[in-house]
Amino acid sequence: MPTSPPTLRAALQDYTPPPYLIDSVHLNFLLGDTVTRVESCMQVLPNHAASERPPLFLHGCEDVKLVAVKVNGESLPVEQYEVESSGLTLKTPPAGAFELEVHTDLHPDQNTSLEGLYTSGGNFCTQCEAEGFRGITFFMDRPDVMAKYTTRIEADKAACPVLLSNGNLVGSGEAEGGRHFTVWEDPFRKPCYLFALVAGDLCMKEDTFTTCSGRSVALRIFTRAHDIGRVDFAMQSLKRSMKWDEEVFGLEYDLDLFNIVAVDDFNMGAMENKSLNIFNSRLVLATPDTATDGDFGRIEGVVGHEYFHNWTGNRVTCRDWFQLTLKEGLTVYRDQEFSADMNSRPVRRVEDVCRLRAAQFQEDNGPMAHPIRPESYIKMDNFYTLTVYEKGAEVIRLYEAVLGKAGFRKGMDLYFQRHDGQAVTCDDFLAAMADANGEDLSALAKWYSQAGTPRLSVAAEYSPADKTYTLRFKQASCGARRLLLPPTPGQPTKDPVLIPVRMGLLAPDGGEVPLKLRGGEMLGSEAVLRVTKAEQEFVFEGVEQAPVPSLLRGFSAPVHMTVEGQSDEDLLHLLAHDTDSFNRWEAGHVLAKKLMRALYAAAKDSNEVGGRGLGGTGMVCVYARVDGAFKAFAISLPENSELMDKIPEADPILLHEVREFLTRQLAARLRPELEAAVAENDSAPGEQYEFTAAACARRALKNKALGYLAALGDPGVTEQLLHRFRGATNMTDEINALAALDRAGGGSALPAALTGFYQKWEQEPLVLLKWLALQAGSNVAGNVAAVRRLMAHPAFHITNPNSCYSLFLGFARSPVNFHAADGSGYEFMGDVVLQLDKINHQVASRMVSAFTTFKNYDQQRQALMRAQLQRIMDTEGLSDNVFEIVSKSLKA
Ligand code: B3K
Ligand code: ZN
Repeated sequence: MPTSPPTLRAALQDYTPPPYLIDSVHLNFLLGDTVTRVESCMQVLPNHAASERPPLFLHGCEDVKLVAVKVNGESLPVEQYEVESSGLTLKTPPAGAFELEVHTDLHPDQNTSLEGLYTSGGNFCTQCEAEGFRGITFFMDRPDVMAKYTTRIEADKAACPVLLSNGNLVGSGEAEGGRHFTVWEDPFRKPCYLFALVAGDLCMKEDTFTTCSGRSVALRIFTRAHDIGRVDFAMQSLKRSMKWDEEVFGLEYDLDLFNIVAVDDFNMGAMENKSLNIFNSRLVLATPDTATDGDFGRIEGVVGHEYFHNWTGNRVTCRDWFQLTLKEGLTVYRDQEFSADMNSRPVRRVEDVCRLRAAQFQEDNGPMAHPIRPESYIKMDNFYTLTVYEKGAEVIRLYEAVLGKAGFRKGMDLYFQRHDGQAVTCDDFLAAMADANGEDLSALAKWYSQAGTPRLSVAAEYSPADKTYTLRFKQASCGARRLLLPPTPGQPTKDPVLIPVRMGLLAPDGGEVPLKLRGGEMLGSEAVLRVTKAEQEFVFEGVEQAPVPSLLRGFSAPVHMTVEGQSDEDLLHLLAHDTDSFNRWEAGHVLAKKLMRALYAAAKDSNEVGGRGLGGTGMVCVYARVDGAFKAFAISLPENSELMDKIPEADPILLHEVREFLTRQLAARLRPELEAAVAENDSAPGEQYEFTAAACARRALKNKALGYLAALGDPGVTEQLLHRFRGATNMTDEINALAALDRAGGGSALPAALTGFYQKWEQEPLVLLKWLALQAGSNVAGNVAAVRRLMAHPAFHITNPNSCYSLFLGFARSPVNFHAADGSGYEFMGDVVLQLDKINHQVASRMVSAFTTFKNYDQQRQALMRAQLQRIMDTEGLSDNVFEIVSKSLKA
């Protein structure tokens, strides 16, 4: 259903309250094989002065066919309304409150956009956020219109034995022609984006949760019959989330029923519809034989995330879509804290920060850069970004760093007390935090309006004469003082922001230096410095010897920090002695980044990777000095996207070769340690799989070590990997062994192993996603042909978003093939975008994002990537989604 761009651009500054409100809505869905009739009856209230009677505009879309309009029970004469593909206008609505009835027809079976009402595997389901409800019926599709919903669903009893919607089941019965119905009533007002309907042939697993006030809540997870045995972990995660929210935030669930439905065709991860969460099946279904540790972790986090939205998003929602981070940043923060409490807190923090720096920082540096509260958009779906979500969560963390945990909780309590049942703004959140703590937090406001990653540089000076230690902070871009932050599209200049720097000082013997700021009180061994100015200094007194500073502990603000004059010895000192586990890991990570950048620079100069014999001595030390859960991270090399920040016009293939070289070097130098790590962390024969922090850390280290050993290309190692692959008792070990075989070149064993894997898992589409991704991401040159062939494989379905993400995004992750010098990888992705845009705009725009980083690469590649963007831009009938990303990229 492509439309011709450009369409309307929405802007934050244009916000006006709705001229009408919808107090309640009664929906009647008559689900059919091909046509579905939706009868909507709304009680409309004026939200304007009595003397005015502005037109009433209800959003719609071209796939919704208007069948009837009635006002107060009477059919509306055609001259009193106007229907366009964008919506329905009532030219002169009655004065005062009135009843508006709208009947529409839809074709859910033909809806491949997976928004609004659609079918997946023959079952009906909905996705309304952000603006999908207008694909179901004409409505004021904006989050500040909050109504009470009653929903009647009628369908064929045999095809759709299960009929679900939001709220409580208040009625059910038989209907004519082998049909039946249910009626659902949601007592809480909600915006239409939280509406949900599911109908189909589903199995259910049930449990109960008793809330802190003693109410019993029925918890139900629905899947297709084949999958119902795989929901236990999701159910346990749900129960843990409910308990955690009571304990940590005092938030209790508010209905007697909570449903989760797993569907295979879903554009994103999951959706928090009131009491009827709909999930991508890959985030619900897990057993140790089919899901990896990573999958289990994601399921726990996302089940928590969607549940936590019940308060942060549903009970208190967003006034408009520019405020999306109000619910998403806050809910990501909550799910991160939940996962940290359930697993290893330090490991979780490292993982979250790695993702932020590898991907969000890149977004902040590209053509789509936007503040966490964007100022305008063409298609809201393009703004469900790492910036709004992950950076948004880091901004929530800033409040916590400034106010402390207790102050943060006070702010949350006031936020709910003031705004329960309302649609509010990020400013309202900031005000609640400030008022609850009697603090002026206006310095945090800039984080909502400025795009880009602030750069913070720190210079230190020790004065032995007066035993003072001075830290001088500058919010500046790589020494260019005129720029506090590099410019981003539409924001050429920036102001300083409040950067809370959690820090400590380490004495030469490794002990902690007691902190006392000049003229201030003793602070203990850790402090949070509030850096608010472009240049600011802090002087510590009574420092006996020159210390090593440990700054930005726990990554207390999402900035690029440079510590001037920081030596490898300083980093090794931090690695050995820092009390902050994040900064211990960070020291090793900074060493690895320095090493990789130096190797890259040398290779660029000499045309020979590793030619000057730069080895991995620093990394070897890091490995020796880090223990426990961090050992697997200690030998993980930084992502290319993180390195490229300081490599202008990077050659991605050379960078890949540097990574390969360093991997081989490390594998050779650490071989005995790596073999010991495998032996010490191997599972005992017959050992049961457990998803615990300790067990995951052991598997992570073992598999990381095997990956390194594979790089040696030693036939003995390949033999061992094959043996491990065949004997694996859980998916974590099985897929890692297969990936390591691929890394090892695999020899003749790899094709047979891949075929064996396919045959074993032929009936499990979620497992086959891993199989697709592994082959798509191969760095064997010329793999693009194999990926094109995979598009015709029965394991791949172009209408299924998961399939596309595995195959195409998997491919885009291969430096060798996506960035092939002949442009064949770019051309393939260009083809994919154009093909997908005819099927599913949201999925197509995810794919086109692979091109947005083109400025990071060498001139030749920039030209090739740009040419694909231009080719897409020149195509007739592009969706708004793809148009927005391509046009912004080409303008950059
Ligand atoms: N709120 C949904 C995301 C909706 C995306 C719409 N394109 C899932 C979540 O963040 O919980
Ligand atoms: Zn969310």
